[in-house]
Amino acid sequence: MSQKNIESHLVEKRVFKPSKDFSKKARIGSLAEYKTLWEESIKKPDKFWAREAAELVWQQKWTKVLEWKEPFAKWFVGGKLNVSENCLDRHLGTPRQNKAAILWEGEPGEKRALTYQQLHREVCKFANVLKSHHVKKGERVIIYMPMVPEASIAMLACARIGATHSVVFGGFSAEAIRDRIADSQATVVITADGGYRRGSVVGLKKNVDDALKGGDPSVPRVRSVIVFQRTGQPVQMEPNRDHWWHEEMAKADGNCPAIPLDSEHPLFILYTSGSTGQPKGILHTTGGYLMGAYITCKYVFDMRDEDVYWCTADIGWVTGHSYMVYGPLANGATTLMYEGAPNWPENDRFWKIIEDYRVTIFYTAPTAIRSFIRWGDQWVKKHDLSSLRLLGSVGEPINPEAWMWYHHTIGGGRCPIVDTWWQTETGAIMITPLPGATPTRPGSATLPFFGVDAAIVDEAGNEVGPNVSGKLVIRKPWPSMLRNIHGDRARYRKTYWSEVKGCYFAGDGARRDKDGNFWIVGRIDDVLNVAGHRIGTSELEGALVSHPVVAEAAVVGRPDELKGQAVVCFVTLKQDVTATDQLRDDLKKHVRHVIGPVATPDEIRFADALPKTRSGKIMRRLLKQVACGAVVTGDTTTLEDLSILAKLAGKED
Ligand code: 7RM
Repeated sequence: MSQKNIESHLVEKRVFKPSKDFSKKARIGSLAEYKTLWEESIKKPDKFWAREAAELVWQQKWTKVLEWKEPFAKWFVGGKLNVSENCLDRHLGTPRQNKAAILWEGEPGEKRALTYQQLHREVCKFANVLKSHHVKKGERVIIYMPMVPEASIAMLACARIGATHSVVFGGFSAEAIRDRIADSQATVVITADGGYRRGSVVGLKKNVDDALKGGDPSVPRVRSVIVFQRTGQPVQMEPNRDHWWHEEMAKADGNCPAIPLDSEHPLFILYTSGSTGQPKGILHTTGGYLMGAYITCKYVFDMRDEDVYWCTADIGWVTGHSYMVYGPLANGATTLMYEGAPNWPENDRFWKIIEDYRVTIFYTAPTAIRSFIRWGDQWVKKHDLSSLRLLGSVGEPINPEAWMWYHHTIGGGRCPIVDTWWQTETGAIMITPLPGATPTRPGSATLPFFGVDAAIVDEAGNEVGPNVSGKLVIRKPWPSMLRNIHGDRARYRKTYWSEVKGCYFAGDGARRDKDGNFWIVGRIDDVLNVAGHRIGTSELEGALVSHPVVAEAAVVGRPDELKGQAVVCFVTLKQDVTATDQLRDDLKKHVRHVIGPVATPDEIRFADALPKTRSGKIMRRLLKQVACGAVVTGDTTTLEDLSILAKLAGKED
């Protein structure tokens, strides 16, 4: 295989410097300042992290910053602290105590605000409810909830008493819940009768019932199910096992001390799909994880007391954990939570929320941004978005077109965009601009965060030069890194620490430009090799999406006798555009023009929609199978809409 890289004609030249005004007010106000601190964080990590960790509340100070026995790390060794205390108690008795900790809006339109004082009381009460159900330190608790404040309350209550939570996304099936209960050996489930999504109710309790049915011997007996009443829909309550949240809370005391926990005490397990079918239970612990969530909110979002911060991620994903709950609350910020869909009742719901609450920081995903573009600017224009001061992107590479639209149409040209690269495994943001310091380039996550020693290496594990694609690795442990795959140290070592010697391997491919900016290409298995040339599927997708009629595109490889791999493109078109053979040819020409002849698509398939995980990632594994004409197999539990697959498979050229 030739190592020659396609020098993409997509190379993005535009650079956006932070405005003087933004830099003046930001914690890190220049690139030089960032560089000095980054150097310190790498060369003198003990000094750097000791200073930052001093901003957290410790019940007992650590004796050693890091103990590293590759691939197992312990951070802030000997320290004792409580995440719930750091998110709540520390703000009481300060001017923050009566500010909104959580602002919530339900999909049907209800509004709630919980001050830090109120949230603290709710968390203490629910921690006492857990205790009354005999939940002990270290025991696992499943949280399967809609996007309501009680989901955050349940997480913080677990943290308060040292129970390890495992949040299961509300869109997952009964089967997925059962697998996660079995793997985590959870004994208590917290759920709700249902939740609202796009105007209809989703039966969460029913799924829990199904998950616990059937007496599967691999499922340990779940002792208690606590049910929050959200929709009022009828549910079956199993005597002795099932209890209403509100009835339990009515009996609960409002005092509950936050117990001291070891820095390395397990805070949560979050399941994530790997390249193989079986989801992995990613384990995060107390001190290091909190440090990561806290410090990234402080510097990347430059969070302030006046901010109204909105992360649109669901609580069932790591982004919801770190950037809707733990990070913002540890910073004493106001975090907004919205229960429902962005297009309910109409396509402008998000913009209406930003206007209504005067949101200042908005963090969302490229897939959402591309939907907004498709729906049209008229929905945005109806609203005053002048409160916004900072925008964020996460989840996949953001194509320059979407970046520019986000910048102009949502940010009014005045808001820095932080394109944040990280993973469930990393716990917190790893590669990102700092909004007052880093010049941004549409499509680049730019530079490593403090303490992150990121590099691009080749097959042999050697660092490559500028503009050469390779594997993205992290060469040093960082505080919020995963500690293990729950119950499987061998798999942890094999998956993350054996691909490249001495390094954490992220599974992503990337390149760095001559200024050191990282350009994430996507998962390594999404990089095609066409006639000996490496082509990132995201490069091809970027090319397709840069055509005015294309809404969204996903590109996969199909085995090809001549070229090794052939390029198969799945394309959705903007509204009112008709799919024709002429258009198919035009798109092929367009890609050829943008990237080069070697990247000419072999096949273009028009589709009504692309198969996505519930967190919005295009499922290329499935598309590959569709492209090859194979029967789709493997884990499809995260698929948003199975009917899409059927349509794609039936759609031959
Ligand atoms: C936070 C999250 C992780 C994978 C990761 C990448 C992709 C995430 C970006 C990105 C390019 C980004 N956790 N990814 N953020 N790719 N630019 N800013 O998404 O565990 O669910 O997914 O997502 O491939 O490996 S995750």
